[in-house]
Amino acid sequence: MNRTRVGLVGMVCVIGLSLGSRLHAQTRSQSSEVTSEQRLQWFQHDKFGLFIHFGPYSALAGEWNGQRMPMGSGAEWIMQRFNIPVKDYREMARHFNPAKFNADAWVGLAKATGMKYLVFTAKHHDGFAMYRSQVSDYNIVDWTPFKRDILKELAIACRKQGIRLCIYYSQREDWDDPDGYGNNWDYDRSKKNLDRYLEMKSKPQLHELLTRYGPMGLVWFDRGLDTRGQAEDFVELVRDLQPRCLVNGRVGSYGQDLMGDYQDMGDRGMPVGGIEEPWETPQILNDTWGYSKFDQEWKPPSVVIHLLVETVSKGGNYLLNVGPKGDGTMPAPAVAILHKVGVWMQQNGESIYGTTASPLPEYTWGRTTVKGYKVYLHVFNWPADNVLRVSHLGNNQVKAAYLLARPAEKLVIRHEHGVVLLPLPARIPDVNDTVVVLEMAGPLKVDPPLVTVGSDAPYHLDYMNGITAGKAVKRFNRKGNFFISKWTGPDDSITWHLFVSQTGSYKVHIKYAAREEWQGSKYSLTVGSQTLACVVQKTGEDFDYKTVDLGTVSLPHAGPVTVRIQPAGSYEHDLMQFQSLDLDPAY
Ligand code: H79
Repeated sequence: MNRTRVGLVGMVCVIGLSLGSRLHAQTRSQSSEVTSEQRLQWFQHDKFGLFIHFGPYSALAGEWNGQRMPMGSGAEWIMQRFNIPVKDYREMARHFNPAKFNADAWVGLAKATGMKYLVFTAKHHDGFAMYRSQVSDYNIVDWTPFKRDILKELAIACRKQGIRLCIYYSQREDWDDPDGYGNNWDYDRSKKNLDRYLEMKSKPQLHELLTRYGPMGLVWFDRGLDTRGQAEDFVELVRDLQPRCLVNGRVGSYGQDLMGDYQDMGDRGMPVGGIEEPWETPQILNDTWGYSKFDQEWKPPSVVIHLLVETVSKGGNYLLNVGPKGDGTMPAPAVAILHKVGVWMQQNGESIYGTTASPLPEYTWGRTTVKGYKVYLHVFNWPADNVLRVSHLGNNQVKAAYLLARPAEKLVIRHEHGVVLLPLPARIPDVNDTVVVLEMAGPLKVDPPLVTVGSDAPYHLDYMNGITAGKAVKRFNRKGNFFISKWTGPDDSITWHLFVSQTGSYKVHIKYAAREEWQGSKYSLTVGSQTLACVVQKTGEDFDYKTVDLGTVSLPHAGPVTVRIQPAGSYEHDLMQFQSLDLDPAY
């Protein structure tokens, strides 16, 4: 087989160093000067990015020897789906010639859509590098008649147009390399040596990518690594080379606690809400990441705008993918849709950029975003009687209300049974999403949820109805689901407000995961005036949740009662990965 891998002497040095001194990373690397919070500033402000999946698979467009990729499966997976032999895929890639590629057109599309960052597949699972690589000649410059460095041209266009360049790099999966993960049709699984792959190809290519193309906004890893140590090496490599560059959570394995600067939902995943860490959802404009000529399931602009607003209302970033065609051009329907989204962003970008998660609930008419003293009401469904009803505003004082597009025309504000009523124009100003601005007298304060149940139902307390304090945060992981962790001392806690309708005894069960080394840590459970002293038991690895019996408490009075869990000592580690607390009637 025709393969070239050039071990870089300097590179080996960097890796040797990082392997040897992982524990001293904080003192040694420049990264100690830049905090995760600082790195995240642009990301949390910008909210909206363009994901581009482009590689030799784009030219196959979802078809191999007359066989079609089934709908709903990413066309970039075609090599794996049909077990295409490496030599045949390589031969196909020999002819990859996206002659109409124009970096300014791609970057211009992102810009016109109101997107602020662009994530480009420098190498996807097929192992083909979309830039000039000295690590392997299996790359766009050395392997194809095209011979141009796409990433370099994108970097120049991004700098010119003010879009932040980012790379996607599949760090473990590589169907071309005998040691890479995933190709078990050409290569013997038992002979694979993943560490050799990481040292010989994955890290050296990452080194090239982070030293030759100027500042990168983030590295978007995918699928994770096998061990925590491997993932830590990758994080550290990025930190060493570009301390300001973000690392997404998929650097580490799905089954382990989160790593990197922010977390990605599962592909196309949308959380119910509540996440208290920076996060992003990777979404697609049709039904595939890499281009497929069979896929015409384009989302209309209204759906794109609603998904963007939904994501931003929950505090997340929306990374929207388009797969360019094999000739290097963007599919025409994608361009038309994104331009419409861009028109909306031109008028309403203020309600997206720099906003934070909204404490208000989801409404039948739409969603809300918040920035300073302003609340943006995104009206997706125009009320039939032209009156917008905004509940849950409590004692917050609304000083003025107006359409974002017409700030001079103030709306009349009425109050009825604690609900704010806003008469709207009869003609819908924007069928995609009309934004109404509420100017508040101060920061929005919304009452925490009250957990109420019927006469004999158990109370299920979890991240959705709990209130975190201190370092305790609500998080998401693909294996671990929604959970609360990062709490290490008595200032960190989770509180629930219950409304008791049935007095009596309740059995208490807690569900959590704890590593062996967390065993024996003490915490307290307070239910009204009773406090139970509890001890963490080991459950297994990260996210090996188990349910533990904590005994019985009594709820002697009907009405409100507070339930709280907090660490009873200060620890160098997480108390536990908390999932839920159940109070079951014991009668
Ligand atoms: O790059 C895109 C995907 O190719 C990548 N992540 C996004 C951003 C991805 N890697 N792994 N996965 C997604 C999950 C794997 C799903 C699979 Fe399948 C199920 C692989 C084989 C069965 C999807 C469905 C692909 C082929 C059929």
